[in-house]
Amino acid sequence: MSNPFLSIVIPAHNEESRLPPSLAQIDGFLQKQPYDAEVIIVENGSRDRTHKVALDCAGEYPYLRVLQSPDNLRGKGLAVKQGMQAAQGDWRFICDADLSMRIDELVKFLPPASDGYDILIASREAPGALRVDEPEYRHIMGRVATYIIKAAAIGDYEDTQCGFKMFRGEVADDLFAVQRMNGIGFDVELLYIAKRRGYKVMEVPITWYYDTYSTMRLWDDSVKLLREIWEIRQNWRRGLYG
Ligand SMILES: Nc1nc2c(ncn2[C@@H]2O[C@H](COP(=O)(O)OP(=O)(O)O)[C@@H](O)[C@H]2O)c(=O)[nH]1
Ligand SMILES: [Mg+2]
Repeated sequence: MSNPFLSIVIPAHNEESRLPPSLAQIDGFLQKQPYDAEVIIVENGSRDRTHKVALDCAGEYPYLRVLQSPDNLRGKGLAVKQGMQAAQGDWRFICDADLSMRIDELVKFLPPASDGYDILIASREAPGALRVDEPEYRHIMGRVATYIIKAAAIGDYEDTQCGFKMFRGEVADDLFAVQRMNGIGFDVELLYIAKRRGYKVMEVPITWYYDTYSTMRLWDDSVKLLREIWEIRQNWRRGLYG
């Protein structure tokens, strides 16, 4: 079989309840598209039945594969790397399991909208973006993270942390071969390397629906983000990104 046009990679951690409705919405969308697609769920570290639920869904949707990290180590960055390296699509999309961006907005990340770009990142801050039901304190936390990222790592974007990002296939092959951050810093790491490689990145404004359930821990993850940014800079200086 030839490569699919689109790969959707979903990192999943304790997602037994959000995964099935999200997969049903993705299926509804894909049924209406003229191209072939694959969906890859990468589960790790879950304490619930996410893996079993994902395997059951794979029985229902023939284009769905389920991967698990070795030793069931935790980490979104680890999961995304594994999924992106297994993916075969001409275009490869990272997609949070909660679908806090409606899946029909995916067309804004594909040709013809993506013509001339290598990476398209969903943005909750770009002109035209909309945030639905987000409490003010969460928005402020997000802005603080952005200022930290701008000051310490990469100044070009208003929102590097949104969980929806599209990569041209060859660009994904190049970037995920050197991506090292297992945790929350992986988005910053990818954009940091992409900038130094001269890839063209577009920020795509989306409508984002706040979901009260979150696998992220605001304080712990902010500290981790800072630590990982420091590591990214060290890695760059040591020439670890090729
Ligand atoms: N495989 C894997 N996925 C993770 C991990 N941490 C978060 N995720 C996934 O990353 C996505 C974003 O998490 P979410 O809780 O929606 O974060 P928020 O929207 O930033 O509050 C979801 O699909 C999670 O299941 C992890 O350690 N491993
Ligand atoms: Mg979310």
